[in-house]
Amino acid sequence: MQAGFVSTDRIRSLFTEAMSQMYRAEVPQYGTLLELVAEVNAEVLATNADLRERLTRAGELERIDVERHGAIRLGTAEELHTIRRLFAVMGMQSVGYYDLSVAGVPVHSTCFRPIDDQSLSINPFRVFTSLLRLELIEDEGLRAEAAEILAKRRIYTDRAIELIERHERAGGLTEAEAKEFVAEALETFRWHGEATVSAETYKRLHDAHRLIADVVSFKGPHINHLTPRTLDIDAVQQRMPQRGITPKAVIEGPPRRECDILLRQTSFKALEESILFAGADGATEGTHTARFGEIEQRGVALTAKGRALYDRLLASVRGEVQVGAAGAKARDYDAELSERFQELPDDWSDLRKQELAFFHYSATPAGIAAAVTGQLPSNAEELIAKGYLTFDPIVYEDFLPVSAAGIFQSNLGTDQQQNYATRSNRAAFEEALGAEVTDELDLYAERQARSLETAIDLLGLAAL
Ligand code: OOG
Ligand code: NI
Repeated sequence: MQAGFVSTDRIRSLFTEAMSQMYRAEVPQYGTLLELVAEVNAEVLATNADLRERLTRAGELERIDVERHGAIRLGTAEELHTIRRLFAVMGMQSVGYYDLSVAGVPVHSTCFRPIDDQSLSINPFRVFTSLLRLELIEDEGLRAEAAEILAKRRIYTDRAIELIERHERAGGLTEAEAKEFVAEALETFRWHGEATVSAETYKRLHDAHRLIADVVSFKGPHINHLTPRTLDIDAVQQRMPQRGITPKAVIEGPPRRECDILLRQTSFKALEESILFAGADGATEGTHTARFGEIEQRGVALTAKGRALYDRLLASVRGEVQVGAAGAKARDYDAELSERFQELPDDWSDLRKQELAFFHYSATPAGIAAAVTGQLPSNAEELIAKGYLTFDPIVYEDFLPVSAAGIFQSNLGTDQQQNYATRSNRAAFEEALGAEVTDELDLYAERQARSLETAIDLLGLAAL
C-alpha cells in the first residue's frame, strides 16, 4: 500500500458502520433485533467459557456485534458491472454463483466479500448481490417496459464514480477520500419512499413477481436487510415474538449441532412501508414490502464431499416435510432435520479425517520445541496424534442457495412460488459483471493447504 492511502479493510469497516447506522435509523425494528442479539450473545458468553476463550484467542470478541452481511437487488448488467468496481474499493470480490430461478425467484446472485485470512478477520462484511433476470418475465410488453424504466435510472452518484476511478488509477484512497467515498456509496443503498413509477405500473410489475416491482420501481437498490451474527440462533428465533418481531417459520440451513457447519439463518418478515407513487396528477399513496432483518450463525466450511452430503440430507428432509405458509409443520421439519443430519459426523476429528470439512492447521508450541531435536514424524496424522500439529475449523464465508431462496420467499410471501423453466446462466452473469466469479471451494482449499505448509515449515519439515 502506497503511503497516504488507507487499506481497503479500513474502507470496508467505515462502510459497514455507516450502513448499520443508516439501516437502524430507517428500520427501527432492526434496532430491536440488534438489542436482542446483543442480549443473547452476552448470555452465551457468560455461560460458555470455552467459547468465550476460543473467541478471545481468535480476536473476535470485540467484533461480535458487527454486522456480517447485507443484500441488494440490481436491475441491469451495467449496475452490476459498476457495483463490482465499487466493492473493489472496499476489498470485496465476487465469490460464488447462485441461481435462484430454480426456486422461483427471477434473479441470479453472487457474494461480494474479502477473501484473504487477514481481511476476513478484520471485517468479514459481505453483500449478497442479485441481478434481476428480465428475460424470465413472460409478458414481452412488460419486459420491455421494465427494461426501459431501468435504463433511465442512475444508481451511483457522479462523485462515487469519480472516487472509484481514482482508486483504480492511483491504487487507493486517502482517509479523507475514503470517508467521502463511503458517504457517496451510501446513497446507492438508501431507501427512497417515492416510487419512480405510477401505482398502475407498480401493480403490473408486482403481479408479474413482487421482486420485479421491488427492483424496477425505485430510484436505487435499497439495502433490503442487514445481518448480525448470533452465538445462539435458536434462542434469538424463540425470543423474537417477545419483542414484537415476527420471525420466519424455520431456521434455514443445517440443524443445531455440537460442531456448527456452514450457515444457519433466520429473518423477520419484511415490513409494509408507506410509499408515494408517481402520477401525472400528483403522487398517490401506497405501500411496499421489501425490507427486513436477519441473523446468522456460521460454522465450518464443507469440502465438495461434505457439501454433497449436506445437500443430499437437506433435500431428503425438504422432500419429506413441506413447511406451510403459516409455519405449519415447522416442528416436524426441525425434528426431521436433526434426525437425518445424524448421518453427518458431529465431531471435528471425524469431519477432518473423512475430509468433509476444511481446517486451518498450526504448529503447536510443543511441536516447535520438539522440532529442535529433529525427531518429528513426517506424517500429518502422526504429528496430530503427538500433539505437534493442531487444527481449527475454517469458517464458511459464503451463502447457501436453498437457504437464500427461503429467505427471499419468506419476505415475498409464500404464495409467490413460481418455477422458472430457464436454467442457470453463469456465463451471462459473468459477462454483466465483467469478471469471473471466484469458486468458493478453491479459496477454502487454498487456505487449508497454505496453513499446512506454514505449519510444516515451522516444524522444520520438508513438504509432507
Ligand atoms: C437476498 C436473500 C438471500 C441470504 O442471506 O441468504 C440472503 C435478498 O432478499 O435480496 O440474504
Ligand atoms: Ni441475508
